[in-house]
Amino acid sequence: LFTYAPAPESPAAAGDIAASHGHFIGGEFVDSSGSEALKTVNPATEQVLAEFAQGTAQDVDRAVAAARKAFADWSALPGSERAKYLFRIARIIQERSRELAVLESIDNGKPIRETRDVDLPLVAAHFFYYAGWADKLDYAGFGPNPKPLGVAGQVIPWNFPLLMLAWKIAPALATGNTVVLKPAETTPLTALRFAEICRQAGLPKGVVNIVTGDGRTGAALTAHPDVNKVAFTGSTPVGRAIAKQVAGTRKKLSLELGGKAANIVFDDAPIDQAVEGIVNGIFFNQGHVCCAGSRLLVQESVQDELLEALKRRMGTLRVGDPLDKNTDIGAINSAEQLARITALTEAGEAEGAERWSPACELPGSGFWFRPTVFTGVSQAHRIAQEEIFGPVLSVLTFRTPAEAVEKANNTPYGLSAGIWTEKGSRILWTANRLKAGVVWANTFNKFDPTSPFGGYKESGYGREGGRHGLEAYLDV
Ligand code: TXE
Repeated sequence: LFTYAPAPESPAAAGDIAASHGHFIGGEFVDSSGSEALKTVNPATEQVLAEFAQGTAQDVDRAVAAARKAFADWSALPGSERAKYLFRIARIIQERSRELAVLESIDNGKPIRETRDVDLPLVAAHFFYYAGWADKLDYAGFGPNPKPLGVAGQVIPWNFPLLMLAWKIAPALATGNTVVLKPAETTPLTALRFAEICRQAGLPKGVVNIVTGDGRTGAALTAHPDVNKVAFTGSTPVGRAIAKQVAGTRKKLSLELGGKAANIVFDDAPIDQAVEGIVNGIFFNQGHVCCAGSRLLVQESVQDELLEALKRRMGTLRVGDPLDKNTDIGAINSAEQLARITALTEAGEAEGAERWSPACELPGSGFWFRPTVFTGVSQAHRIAQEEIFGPVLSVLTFRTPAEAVEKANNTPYGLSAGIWTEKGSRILWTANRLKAGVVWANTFNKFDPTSPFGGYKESGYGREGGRHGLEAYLDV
């Protein structure tokens, strides 16, 4: 009865991917001043998709100069005019969303169901949302005539390449700033396709510039003396290094770093609903999510029942071809990330936690990791403290709400958390005591452009999204 299986998307749906790419500077696709090229591979097949330029300090300089030149006219435009460009970009993203979704899935490894139904709709939504703000800044609690900062240098990671680009570029442009953005070195392709969209939308030259390359290019950008604002999403060590570098300058800085979120399940929670939330919390996007619910805190009295249901559900997850619409868990983004996940899970076993994965076949080539759960985890274990950034869940237990809060807060991070209970008063009591920028109740990984997102403690500072996201790009 249930044999219907939609055909996989074809990589050809992504359109022509040029064999090699330069940068996008001053509205033109240009060659790098250097000769070094990097390769981006499809993590599900290990096939090379394209070569792209390793941006030099000179390339960064050129891009910052283009952004500086464009700033005078762009910042002087009435907000209603800037809004027109942002609305146009949002509509083109919707029109080209199939192409962008396929390109994202083959460059990143994430399931097409997610790029199609989550990433791309949210990307368009961010541009629509901030387009709506561009002509309302004067009346929104920012005082009269808030001013843009100037040139924003933005460095983004590989886990949501186009969505992180939208989080960075949409509020920067709405507030009248110009941008130089560096995508991650394993996922440059959708940012370069976005550059085409800027041209298609007729965006004035130099308002958006894309320079590709690895951390060296990122460091050249964040260190550039003519950048006024640095926005970074990535690892905590790199965020810390950028904070030190920026400390000696007048640049403004926002950082969105790692996390180790607790998903707290109380004994009165509807178990089936909680299981779906736990699965979504840690296996969505292969667990490559800064706010992933990577620690399950379950009340002792329901532990057995919950774990049994969770393992049953994990057994139904399909790991494989990201372009197959039935796939739940796609490929790990890179060999390096796979090695990090492997090393941390080995540490978990060595420290005495018990490891379990459902039996499932993995494809022969590419980077893959089975959905994994660790029980018998203690708070001192590395898998309870460090961000794994993969499909790996660590389970701890608690007896009282106070103990749940104490354990939830016991990591260096503070990005997000989840609460599962039927009691509204318990949600409020717990949420008020959690040191986390986002707390979900009876849901998880729910994003909306109207909501500010960001961390406490080592998860960073500054907020992206919502009205608060505008503050990062304004002198008020
Ligand atoms: O991060 P990096 P990586 C975490 C996650 C993951 C770990 C390592 O735990 O396992 O970090 O991932 C650029 N100056 N997160 O190595 O190096 C780099 O080119 C300026 C959590 O990918 O921080 C890329 O564009 N930029 C996270 C971006 O920084 C530099 C998302 C992120 O890379 C730089 C990603 C430098 N010195 C990883 N060095 C989240 N918060 O969502 C590198 N970059």
